[in-house]
Amino acid sequence: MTTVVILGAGALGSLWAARLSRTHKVLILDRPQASGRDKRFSFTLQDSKGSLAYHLLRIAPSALANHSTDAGLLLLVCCKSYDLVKALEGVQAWLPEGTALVLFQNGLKSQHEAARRFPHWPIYAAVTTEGANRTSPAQVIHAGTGVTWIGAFNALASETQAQQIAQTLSASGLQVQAQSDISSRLWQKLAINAVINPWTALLGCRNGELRQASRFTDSYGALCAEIASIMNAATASHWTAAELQHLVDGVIERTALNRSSMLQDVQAGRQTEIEQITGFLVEQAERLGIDCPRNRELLQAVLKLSPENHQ
Ligand code: KPL
Repeated sequence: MTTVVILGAGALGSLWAARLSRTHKVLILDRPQASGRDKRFSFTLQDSKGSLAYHLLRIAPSALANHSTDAGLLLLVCCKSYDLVKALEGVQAWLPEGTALVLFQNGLKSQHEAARRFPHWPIYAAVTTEGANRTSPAQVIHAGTGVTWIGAFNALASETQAQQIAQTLSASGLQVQAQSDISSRLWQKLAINAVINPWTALLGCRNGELRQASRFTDSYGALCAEIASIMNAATASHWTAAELQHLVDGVIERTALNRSSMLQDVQAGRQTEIEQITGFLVEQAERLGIDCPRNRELLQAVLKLSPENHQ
């Protein structure tokens, strides 16, 4: 049976680890510089059915070879998007050839960088609407159930293996589907995040409160128009601004009480993913010769909230 390895055991990584440990061997990867000794990774997962404690094995990347089986390893990469390339560099010396990687990052920039830097691994991208957050280092809340789509992202990845991975991940009890065109899902998620995340971070409000914020509502339509034209030019799709706005309206409605991941990052004094989300859109717009003043403004405004710009 495939051994599932988690790189980046934050809220989402811990959710997958906990749910898959019921049926699979699950390993949590420690930092590359960690000692070779195996450790425990303990946390409590709380969901609508109650709370359960998990005690999983945490190993140094250098110990991966000791845990490899004939069925191979599946690496779920759940770190923040800006840490992705560095995190993969830290494990590449020990990750067996042919190991499938599943990338769970927000935005689209880091996945493209990973695909360029690591062409020797089959790379899959995941888009998930599962909601998980961490209230303390050892307490994870599964706040909302959703769907996870998995699709091939580089030349070594295949639809057949995407289906096998989706089947493996379904053992978690979470809803997982293979997706033949993962790029369009990634772009839709990117577009949603490019509207909700910067604005909630700037206004310091929950997703649903955007609807009452005139600074947001005054520019909402124009922002959707910019994003739709970038997305259409980059992916040969045909979104109208109104269709995109309708999609985002639905997410705002369903996640009204959420604090977006970007707002949480700003409030916790952490780096945000603005460069991987809006920054990626602005780069694409430049490449395609599309004017995007609203996205540029949002990028600059959120960059100013970053911890390194505070002093
Ligand atoms: O993905 C999200 C995020 O916060 O990053 C949304 C969809 C905006 C939900 O909060």
